Amino acid sequence: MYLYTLHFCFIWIMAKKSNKNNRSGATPAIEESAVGRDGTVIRNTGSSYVVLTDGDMRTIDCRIKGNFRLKGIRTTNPVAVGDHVTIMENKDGTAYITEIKPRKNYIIRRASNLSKEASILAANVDQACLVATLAHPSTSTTFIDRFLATSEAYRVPAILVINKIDLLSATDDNNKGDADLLDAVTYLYRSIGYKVIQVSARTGEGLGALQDALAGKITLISGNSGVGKSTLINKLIPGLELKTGEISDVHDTGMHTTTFSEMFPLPGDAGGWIIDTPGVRGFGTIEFDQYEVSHFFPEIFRLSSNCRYGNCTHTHEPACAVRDALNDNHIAMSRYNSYLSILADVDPDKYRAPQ
Ligand SMILES: Nc1nc2c(ncn2[C@@H]2O[C@H](COP(=O)(O)OP(=O)(O)OP(=O)(O)O)[C@@H](O)[C@H]2O)c(=O)[nH]1
Ligand SMILES: [Mg+2]
Ligand SMILES: [Zn+2]
Repeated sequence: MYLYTLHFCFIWIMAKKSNKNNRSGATPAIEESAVGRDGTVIRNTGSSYVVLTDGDMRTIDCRIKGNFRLKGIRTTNPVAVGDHVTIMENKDGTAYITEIKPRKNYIIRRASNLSKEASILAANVDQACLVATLAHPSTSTTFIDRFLATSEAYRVPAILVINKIDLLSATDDNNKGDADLLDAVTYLYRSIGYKVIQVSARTGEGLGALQDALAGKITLISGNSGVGKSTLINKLIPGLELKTGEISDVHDTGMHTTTFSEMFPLPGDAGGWIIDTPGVRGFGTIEFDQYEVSHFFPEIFRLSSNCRYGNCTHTHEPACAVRDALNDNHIAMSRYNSYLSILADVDPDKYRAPQ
């Protein structure tokens, strides 16, 4: 009996303590009179979210209440731009996201290959557009391939936009200009089956093709810092005036000007939305299984049915159709190296890209 009393006292003290915590303001309060409504997250600043409500189209600053973590993945942002949510709005204007509706899709990246922390770039998108540049700054093919493979993994159609084509000269001292590189990169990705759009946000060249590709769709825009994501969006949406930044003279890279993700409606009858995001350095993959990685490289996957072994990893196995195609130059070495680099993410000791 004595033990029971002691136990009861303990529970009572704990309950008091948590009540006190609630009153201290540490945990947000939703009043009984709070009104529930549905909407879409259109801005994510890290600590708060802006939700555009369905119907009356109001923008409401919200915090989150509840545990929205994805199973088994530690994410820096449990709620992402594009999420359909339910919010509770108090009389005093404070509001909380209390529920995320089931996601059609999402794209997650790890900050780097070693980092355990991941972030959800966006949710419920129709397509993902990678803005890359061949100069000032120059996007690596590994970065491009990691982005494309991630999009394949999450079944989000990807578009490759090559910006700043105005900076590419037809010839250089060796009579081989950047323009050749542009042709080669464009040819490579088109031959795999990707849509490639060459643009210059500065001169406006190619913007029409980009507009056509975006019309009526919800598009996530990603890429390294300084490739011109925000500049392109400013061109697509007159009057928007997003902040843009200079390219560092020392490092020839961007200055991480955009610091949070935001979704903007596109002009025109077709509608559509575009999501600007902060520039990223790396594209670490997550949740990939070693036998699955080749599924995310369409040209490798197409050939793998000709490999002798059904579970061929295309690294050391005999009679590997993928490595044969590599030797015959039917698969690009850059793509194969990117494939190996993702395998190395999955099992760092086992796979190493040839130097
Ligand atoms: N020459 C040239 N410069 C461009 C072009 N597009 C953008 N820039 C310049 O590139 C710089 C970076 O542009 P931003 O739009 O800030 O790049 P961002 O990708 O949004 O960068 P973060 O927000 O840091 O991720 C700016 O100085 C732009 O004026 C282009 O087509 N040609
Ligand atoms: Mg930007
Ligand atoms: Zn193989």
